[in-house]
Amino acid sequence: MTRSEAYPLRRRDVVRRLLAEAGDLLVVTGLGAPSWDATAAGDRDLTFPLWGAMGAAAMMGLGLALAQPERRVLVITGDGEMLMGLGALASIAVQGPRNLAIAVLDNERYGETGMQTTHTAGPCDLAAMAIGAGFPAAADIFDEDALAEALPRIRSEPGPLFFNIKVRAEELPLVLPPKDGAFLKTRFRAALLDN
Ligand SMILES: Cc1ncc(C[n+]2csc(CCOP(=O)(O)OP(=O)(O)O)c2C)c(N)n1
Repeated sequence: MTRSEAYPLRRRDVVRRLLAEAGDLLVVTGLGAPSWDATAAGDRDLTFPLWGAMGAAAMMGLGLALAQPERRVLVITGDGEMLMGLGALASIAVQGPRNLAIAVLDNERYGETGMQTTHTAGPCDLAAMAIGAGFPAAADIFDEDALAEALPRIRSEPGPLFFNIKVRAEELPLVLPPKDGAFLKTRFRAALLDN
């Protein structure tokens, strides 16, 4: 058994709580399991699930946060996806959007492609990298107490914020969002402009 198979936090529960009473929160989810988790919590117009663009979730969150400075933006993505787009951390820190939070579901695996271990299964520490990039606040979350403390901060504390949530490595049933990218974009945009 690898260490992440014993982590207490379970991704579906974490994401359900991240998205509870989400209201007009703008959400971008990274490809693969984070998007399935968000859909399991309830498909919503103001969530934009990525089906590809690996490495781009945080940058899309940055663009949204800059374009909609009055709206709160949350990116929920995986450790593999975040590792592929690490430069985003530096750009986000430099831009300093106060309305942006990033939550990484760090199972230390590439879930979608067969649960291969990622670099976070070794010495790589994403929260430390976010601090190094210049984020004013970043932390690892390993347990329920830390998660309960972080949840309200993710919703309202001035950002940019980065939370690396260590979740159990587990294979869960797929809960797929709509697959048509044009539909998802139009739905998100219409809901954003209406709200
Ligand atoms: C550029 C690119 N490389 C590889 C893939 C294949 N791929 C899709 S999802 C995924 C793993 C994602 O892992 P992670 O972000 O850690 O999410 P997890 O499922 O583990 O929660 C990979 C490698 C891809 N879609 N695009």
